[in-house]
Amino acid sequence: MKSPLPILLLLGISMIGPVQGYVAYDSSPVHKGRRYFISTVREPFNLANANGRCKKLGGYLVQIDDRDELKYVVGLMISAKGYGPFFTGITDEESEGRYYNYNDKKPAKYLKWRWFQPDNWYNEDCVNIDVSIFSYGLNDLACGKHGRFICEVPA
Ligand SMILES: [Ca+2]
Ligand SMILES: [Ca+2]
Repeated sequence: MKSPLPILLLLGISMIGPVQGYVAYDSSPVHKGRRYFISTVREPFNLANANGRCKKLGGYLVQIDDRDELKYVVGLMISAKGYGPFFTGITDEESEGRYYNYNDKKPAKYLKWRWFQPDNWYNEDCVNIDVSIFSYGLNDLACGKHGRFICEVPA
């Protein structure tokens, strides 16, 4: 039987982790010079607010640059406790269909969409990472939806 110690340690770390207001984060090890923080509380998503919180951690809302980064972040999401959706910093709020990273306003580099996405269903301008048993990818989602967000912090 597996020891419960690692789980207890993880719980401990997330409880004493950095807290901004009432938001706590699960943090990752350093991966390719970056660390990722996933907010632990579901709340109405707001790009400016969430990016501001990431800035307080020394980073910005996650920017998915390539396949490896997406895969890594998906792994973190799967091990994170609780429900999503998990928002990224990718958005097309300025011009429909032109996706860029909120923090630096540069075009998103790697857009691996889920099937039939993006569909801009009732005007969706934010982007979450969607994970199911067999696949994962990006989905456009209404910006004000309840969810969590992922910060990327240079280590
Ligand atoms: Ca859109
Ligand atoms: Ca969608």
